[in-house]
Amino acid sequence: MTAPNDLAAYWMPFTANRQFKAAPRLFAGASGMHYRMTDGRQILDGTAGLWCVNAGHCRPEIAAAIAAQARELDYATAFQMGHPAAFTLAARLARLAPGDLDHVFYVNSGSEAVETALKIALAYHHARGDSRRVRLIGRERGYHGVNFGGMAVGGIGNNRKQFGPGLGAVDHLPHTHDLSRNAFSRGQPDWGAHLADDLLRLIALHDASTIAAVIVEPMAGSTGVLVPPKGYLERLREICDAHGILLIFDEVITGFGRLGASFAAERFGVIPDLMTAAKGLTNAAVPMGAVFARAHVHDALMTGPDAAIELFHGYTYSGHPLACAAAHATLDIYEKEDLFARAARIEPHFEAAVHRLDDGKNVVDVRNIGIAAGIEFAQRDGRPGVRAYDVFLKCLDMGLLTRQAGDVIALSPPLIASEAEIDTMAGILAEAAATVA
Ligand code: PXG
Repeated sequence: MTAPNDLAAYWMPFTANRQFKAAPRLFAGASGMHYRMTDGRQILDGTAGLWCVNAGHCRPEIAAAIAAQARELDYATAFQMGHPAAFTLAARLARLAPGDLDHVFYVNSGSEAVETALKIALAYHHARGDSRRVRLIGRERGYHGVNFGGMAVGGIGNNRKQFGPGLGAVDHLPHTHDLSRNAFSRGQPDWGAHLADDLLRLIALHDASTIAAVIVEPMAGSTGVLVPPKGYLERLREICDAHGILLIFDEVITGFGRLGASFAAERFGVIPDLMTAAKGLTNAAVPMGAVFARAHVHDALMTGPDAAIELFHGYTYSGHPLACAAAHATLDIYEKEDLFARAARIEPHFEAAVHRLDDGKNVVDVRNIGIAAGIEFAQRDGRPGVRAYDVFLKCLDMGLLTRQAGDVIALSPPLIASEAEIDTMAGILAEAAATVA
């Protein structure tokens, strides 16, 4: 494919549009661990697309399943009608999810999954006659997508400041990252579990009777791989249980093997009441997200007359046949190649490789868990993100796609990455860092 010569019409998301269009970077194709740029260059994918292509690019089995489905049943309305693959997929996902996260509500993105989980939490309390519980608690540096609910519980200033007051009844826990305490940790840091106790402060302030749910990413991805301190998630679970508050894990990034287990909930042995997923669910081949609900949450809403709609919520494309086909084919690959276990097996190699950057130029932190790492750089002249952006560009020049998040370069390759490819990524990153002022 050749590059287009008019870039004006496309308003790009989360992009410096004018800077990009002055020096565009366009993908033309992809296969396995690599992208191909429009100029023909092969780029090693250090980010699994955007944390989503967990089984590698353009898997023929997924492409074939999508094509076959498009010929057989292109679309089926999901309201008061259904199609078999939506049910078989939900049953399969329920078996995969830990604990009794046994009910699956389909959406089309991570943002929609978050909105849906927040609404289910409110509807759950409403159904139990506890409709004073409307407050939603997120966390600083949390990312829960870009819609109004997710933006409100999210903790990224830039994502909020242009868009007015949004939801009123929200508050935020502090994030768990402190360079003076947990820099250069491998896996879960020892310091920081006590930060979960801040939830008690918010309960004292607002009263538990007004709080519907707490939502956190078990590992915060977008703001630069913030790994939960040992005991932190367990403590959140305990406090929520003691106060009748639902716990929501946003597993849009951590789901489907990123942490060497089906979900972070499985890895950490902490089962939330609601869990969001997207991205790796279809290996990103077709947009799809899902919310998993535990039995008690689901069952609380299955009341009233049989003919009554229990949850006034859903999307035209909920459970889209093409997405269901892609998800089935993706799960087949995950199973056949035992990819989640493979991720767990290569985690020590990945950890050792990224920590070779510990004494890299301007590096102030390297942290990792599963197949995810954040390499944080000192700010240049107090200007956030500028140096890391230069490192990102330099890596791309050298044939590696990374993701820049503020002062952090995140690495999260597909789970099929070989040890040699992981070493190449760490090597390029170190060399790029060394050449950037
Ligand atoms: N929750 C989490 C935890 C996410 O990581 C979303 C919700 C929203 O998903 P959608 O599909 O609506 O984009 C995400 C998305 C980055 C980056 O740079 C990460 C995401 C999106 C864009 C950039 O790390 N994650």
